[in-house]
Amino acid sequence: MNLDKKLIDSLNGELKRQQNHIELIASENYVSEAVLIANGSIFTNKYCEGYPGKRYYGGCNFIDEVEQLGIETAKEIFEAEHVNIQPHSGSQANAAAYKAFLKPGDKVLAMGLKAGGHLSHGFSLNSSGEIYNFEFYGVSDKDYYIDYNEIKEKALSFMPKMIIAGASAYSREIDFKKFREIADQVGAYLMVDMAHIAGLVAAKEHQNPCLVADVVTTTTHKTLRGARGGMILCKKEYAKKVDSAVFPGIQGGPLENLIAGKTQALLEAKDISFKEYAKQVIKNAKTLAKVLIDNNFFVLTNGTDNHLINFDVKSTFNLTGKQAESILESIGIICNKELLPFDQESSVNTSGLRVGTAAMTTRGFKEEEFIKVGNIIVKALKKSVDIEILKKEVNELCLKFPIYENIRY
Ligand code: DSN
Repeated sequence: MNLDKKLIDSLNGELKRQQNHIELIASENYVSEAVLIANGSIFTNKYCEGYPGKRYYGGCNFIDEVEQLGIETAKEIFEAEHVNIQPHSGSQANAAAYKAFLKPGDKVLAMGLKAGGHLSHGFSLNSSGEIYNFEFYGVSDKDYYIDYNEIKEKALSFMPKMIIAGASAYSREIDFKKFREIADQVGAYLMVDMAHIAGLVAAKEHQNPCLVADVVTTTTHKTLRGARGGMILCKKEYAKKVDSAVFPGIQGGPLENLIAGKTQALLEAKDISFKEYAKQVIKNAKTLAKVLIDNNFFVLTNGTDNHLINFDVKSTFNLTGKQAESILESIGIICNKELLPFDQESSVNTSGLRVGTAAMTTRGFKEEEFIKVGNIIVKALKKSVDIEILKKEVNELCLKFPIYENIRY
């Protein structure tokens, strides 16, 4: 049977959308065509509960080869003693890590959602917040950096069983060694969620949390540029409890087609071109931040060390994040509204925007293009130039850096 006509229309619509827009969502990327092939591959058909060599179904020899290759490659790249590549997502990876190390009601110290943390780090409406007893640290109200003294004080008074480092919207390098010291002082496990920065860690452009944390969780599709999904990396001594927490703890059959897509991406991350990409991601983010700052935008922490930038549109333009996001979308720039630390707006409206440079770096953008992107954002939010002119500028940039030219549906 052929692809359904309605599906073909949607696939072509999405293909064109991705080709014709400037993608600045900090958690998105353009995977290679090889990753797309693996994602949609024959492995889709296979059930294989269990782990390589220990499955609950027959016929798993090729599945085992791929999953083991993914595990070994991740171990090598991240210098990890043990890897579980089966979590279906970052949130699943986090849920499994909690289950491996904690009992319901145990105390956990994590970054608050507004400060830049993640829903699955104890938000009250997330199962993590319902099952465990979370307390939160934030960022400094002076410079918006993580305040390690605040974390230490909170840890000493709260005495958590686990401390979580890692964020969804924090633009500065995180000092995992400092987190380790604090965790050791209170006898807590250290968990790092490196989802956003995994690609930078893989390229050795960020401190590697696997060297100091008890357990590290990640997604595989952000800066790492692989199939959508999660992964857990840990010390050997925790291998058994982490594996049991993933399966049968919170998941049944793994999605081996996506594991093949993760494996392909991990192999790509070993190539020298990935290192160059990661370096360029950071250079591009610094360039974009500078353009915004030079134009009097209120950029949190006054810059960035990684792939993302958070900025306040409420104080600068009296726009909500939602309005600013929609203005940029109307000219072909895709990003997302973001709650800022100490935000007075609701999570539906927000005061900020978060932008990231990974996806457009994959398309080949360098500093020159990011200066243009920055200036387009400035003109759009200042409403100083006609929207049609800005749309044309976005379109020209997209045409100059094509993507997925061989894909047809
Ligand atoms: N935290 C989301 C993001 O960074 O876009 C993903 O879960």
